[in-house]
Amino acid sequence: MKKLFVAASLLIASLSLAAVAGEMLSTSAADAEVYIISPVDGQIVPQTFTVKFGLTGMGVAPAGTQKDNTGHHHILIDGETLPDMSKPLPATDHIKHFGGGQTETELTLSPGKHTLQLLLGNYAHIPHDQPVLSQKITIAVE
Ligand SMILES: [Cu+2]
Repeated sequence: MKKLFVAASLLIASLSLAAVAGEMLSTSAADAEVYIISPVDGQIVPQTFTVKFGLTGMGVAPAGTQKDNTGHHHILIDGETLPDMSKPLPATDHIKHFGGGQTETELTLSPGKHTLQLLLGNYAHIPHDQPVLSQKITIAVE
């Protein structure tokens, strides 16, 4: 009897955990598109340059603000593989968050080739289902 109770409690605990995780996920608008306005693919840029973010079909909201059809920008710098789309995005040298709702940033990169890609995250920094991901561009830093 006691064993059954423990099993039932564990089941309830794991179900509520799943519910919490599920609540943190957001759905993207079907026509949502994120893109880099500038620089353009193949552009030669100085070491410090501005990146402008474009988004259509959805809106920008700061991190922590839960509102349907919104998210905040993340830039993937030299990201060779895509991050786990089911978890909050980490903050690393390769993933920068714009949780204030910024729509552009200034980057300083080392000379040579670099790739840039934008990924929208929801209020909890989790990519939407489906992820709203830009084309990856390659730039040459002088
Ligand atoms: Cu974020």
